[in-house]
Amino acid sequence: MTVRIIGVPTDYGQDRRGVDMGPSAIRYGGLADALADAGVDVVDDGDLAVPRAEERDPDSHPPSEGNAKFLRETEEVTTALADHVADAVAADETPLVLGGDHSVAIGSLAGSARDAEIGAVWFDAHGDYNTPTTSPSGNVHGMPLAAALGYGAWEGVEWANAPGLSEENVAYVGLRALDDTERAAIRDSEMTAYTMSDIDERGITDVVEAALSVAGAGVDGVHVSLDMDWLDPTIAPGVGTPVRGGVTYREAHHAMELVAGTDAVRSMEVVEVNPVLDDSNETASLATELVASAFGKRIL
Ligand code: B3U
Ligand code: MN
Ligand code: MN
Repeated sequence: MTVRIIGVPTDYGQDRRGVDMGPSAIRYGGLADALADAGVDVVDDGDLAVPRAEERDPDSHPPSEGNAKFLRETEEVTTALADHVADAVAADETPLVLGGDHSVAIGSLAGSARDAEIGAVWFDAHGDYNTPTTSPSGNVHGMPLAAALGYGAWEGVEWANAPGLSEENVAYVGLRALDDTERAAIRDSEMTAYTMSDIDERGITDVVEAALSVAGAGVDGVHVSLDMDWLDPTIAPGVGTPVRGGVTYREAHHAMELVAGTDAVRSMEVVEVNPVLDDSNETASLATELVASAFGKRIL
């Protein structure tokens, strides 16, 4: 297997500066060695060119309704990313996108689903299912799944929609922080949502196996989206919006080992690492370890 690394140093999608340094921090945290340990071949495309947020006006291109900051910039970056991801997949490689904030997922999903039906497993504390009209913050990192699925105000926004992805093949794992309108929208949708309570009750193995089978049912491949705030902040402090009560180190590794076991992974991203808020690059290093597990690294 060849993994193609694509860095996307954006922080357009949220308010706390620093997540744009994620790709550097993850590489510095030992990504190349971790992937070598996993036994995969690696090509590193470097980082996409992303203008600094400080050079841009977040409100210069507002959506037709509601609020979505840096929408034009997000469109530019995710459109370029979608092409890279689609090219990698077409070359039989597995794209590994390094965020950046979670808005980059719009590009990963659009690219991965360009010529295929795909599912997605969303490892996240948050639902990322807001729209410009429902978002409390206007931050696009809280919207990528709604954008890809064309939900609500995202309907017909072509650059953001991933037509090969359908709600029935989306599974959340580890939810614990939803906005009220977002909760209602997720309940109304055809997506499958496993919360932290489900993990408490059923255990990580059962939940992740169920999520993988939902995502993989009848599709060409699965996109794995790993938001580092999925983990408990005691082990992953370097994220913009930490939420108490996340998965443990062992649960996270085991989940990624189950991902590796499916052989269905078409594309993956790891997002929301913020080195400015981190403790000695601990969260970035953990991201590299989890990626290695997802690509097949084994203890024995
Ligand atoms: N749901 C909130 C908060 C949030 C979403 N994703 C993250 N935070 N990381 C929002 O702003 O949409
Ligand atoms: Mn997220
Ligand atoms: Mn999150």
